[in-house]
Amino acid sequence: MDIRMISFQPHGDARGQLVAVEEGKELPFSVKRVYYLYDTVSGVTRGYHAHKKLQQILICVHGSCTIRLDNGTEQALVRLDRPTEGLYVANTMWREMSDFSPDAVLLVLASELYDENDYIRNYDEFLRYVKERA
Ligand code: T46
Repeated sequence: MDIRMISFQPHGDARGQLVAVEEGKELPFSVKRVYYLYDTVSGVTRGYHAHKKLQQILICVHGSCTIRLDNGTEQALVRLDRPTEGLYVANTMWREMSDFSPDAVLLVLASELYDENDYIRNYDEFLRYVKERA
């Protein structure tokens, strides 16, 4: 399975670190929405859905978490634990987020505004959707 990680250049100096993420440089799409997950309860798994259109980049800017991706035929587990690394998640990809460290902050850059109609929340429906598109 083709897992696409995006590296961000840290601009560190004696004061600390800074990472900039710019459209047309590190990003493969225009960002229309930003959201972040924090204070995730220990042992919780979130997600359990796919998107028809939405593309996203997931960056664990603090702490760590694990992302499980499933394209309908293949699965992959990606551990995110660096603020300088983003996981590109294409559309039509089932995702589950788990193993959040207590201090984890998962920042998400999204290509679309929030739209509940873009979600596929049933796994069998997701598999049917993937088959129809093939
Ligand atoms: C995804 C993973 C990585 C909003 O009102 N606006 C938003 O932009 C988002 C993302 C969520 N919400 C509301 C909808 C729900 O009432 O926040 C609540 C929690 O959302 P959800 O249960 O979808 O959260 P996760 O963690 O399961 O999934 C989220 C994103 O929804 C999803 O697109 O890829 O993070």
